[in-house]
Amino acid sequence: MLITSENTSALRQQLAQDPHRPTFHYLPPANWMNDPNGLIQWNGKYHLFYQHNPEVAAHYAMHWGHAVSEDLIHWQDLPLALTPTPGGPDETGCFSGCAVVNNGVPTFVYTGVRGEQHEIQTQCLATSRDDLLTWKKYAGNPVISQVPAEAKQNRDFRDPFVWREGDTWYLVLASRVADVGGIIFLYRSPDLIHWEYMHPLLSGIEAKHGRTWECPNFFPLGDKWVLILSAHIGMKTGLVFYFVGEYHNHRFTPEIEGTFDYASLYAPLTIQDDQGRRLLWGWLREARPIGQQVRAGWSGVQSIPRVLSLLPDGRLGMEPVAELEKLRGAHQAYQNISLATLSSDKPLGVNGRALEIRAVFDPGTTGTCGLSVLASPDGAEQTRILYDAQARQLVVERAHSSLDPYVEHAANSAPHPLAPGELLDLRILVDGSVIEVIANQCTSITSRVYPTRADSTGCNLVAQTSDGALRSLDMWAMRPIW
Ligand code: DQQ
Repeated sequence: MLITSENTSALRQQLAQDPHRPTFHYLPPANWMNDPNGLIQWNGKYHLFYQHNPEVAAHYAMHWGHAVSEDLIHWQDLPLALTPTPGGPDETGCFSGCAVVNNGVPTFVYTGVRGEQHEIQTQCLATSRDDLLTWKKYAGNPVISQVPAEAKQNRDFRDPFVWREGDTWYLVLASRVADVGGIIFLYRSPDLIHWEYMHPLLSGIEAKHGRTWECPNFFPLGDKWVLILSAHIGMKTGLVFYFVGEYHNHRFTPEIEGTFDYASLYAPLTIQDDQGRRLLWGWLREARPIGQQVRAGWSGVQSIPRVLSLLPDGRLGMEPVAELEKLRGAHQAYQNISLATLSSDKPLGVNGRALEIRAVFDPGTTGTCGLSVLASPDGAEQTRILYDAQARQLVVERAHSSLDPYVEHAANSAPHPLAPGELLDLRILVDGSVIEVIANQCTSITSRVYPTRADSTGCNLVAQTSDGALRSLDMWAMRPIW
């Protein structure tokens, strides 16, 4: 059903009956959402724009949805910010982009697409003069339309990310070199209107970093610069990679690279807020067939914003914003449980579909330890979050997440080597069909699961180990945000 200002809260209430629908993550009142766009803190408030189809839960005719928050946790829905203009450079979609303030004027820099297959991709501007409520497209759009020759293709060319150095604006765009792999192009401009192509900031090869790159972010963090990009693996949205390195004379030299998330988090966008924090939102893709998404009437969730940092070893660190703690309700804590004596799963005291869990394990040297969530009492449905001490791997096991055979059941796993004696520190957010797992601030697995049973709400300590131990575990029931 089409979302209007009159039916927003009725739609939210109606869909709130769906147990797969998150209750403390942001998602629109109904229908489709994907990438976060145009993040900006304006007059102290956080504005989240997002790729949105307001008519149906499918990726088609992309608009920009809009929500505002004072605390990064509670959101108010606002009217659509961008709608495709018939006959314009964005006639079949307003694709992803960012927001900057240019001489005091909030300005979107985004990709307009034309053609049935979005095959003509150009870069456009829109400005707001009423506190971000309505947006006027620049009459001279597009401001960048020529794909640099080295791409050897002219279809994939999108998702501008803009920053300022001195008096000059800089912009990165994601693209692909035909038959080679992804590429990020660097531009500069005195006024956001006239852009000069400079050179590639980074390029990749398909076997290592995917076929097409999308949604670049490039920003300073500590004494380094970080490039985050999203990569198509084959023809599908795939993984998010990051590169940390040096940036001098407008050339980037990566020194360390990593995978930002090993499952559903895609197309993230970052901003620096008034407190100086680098915040990241990511689209949490669904892991069920599109027909089910359309029937559910909603698709796509935003991650809880994460604060980025540089870890002592140079890798990218992340943790959910501290503001999330205000949603914590009923609490249970455990300490120092030897897991060698655990003969069966140990039920934990706080159950439900909306939980925050912080668990610190000494994983020992062999076997596995972790938790099950969204578990039915007989274990027929459950999702296990396990660390394998020997394989040094973190796994979200989905084989039994759902009795529905049509949703994804493959495990999501990530290498997670710990130094000798280092503890496993897990941050877990469970919310309907979302499970966000961050281990030791650096390994992220954001999974989607769809339990079918009303009693799949249990949470257990699970282990098969001769020398592992639970050091501490805190769990909270999380209050809904609507
Ligand atoms: N989604 C947008 C594109 C972007 C892709 C279109 C990534 O701009 O490249 O909805 O999910």
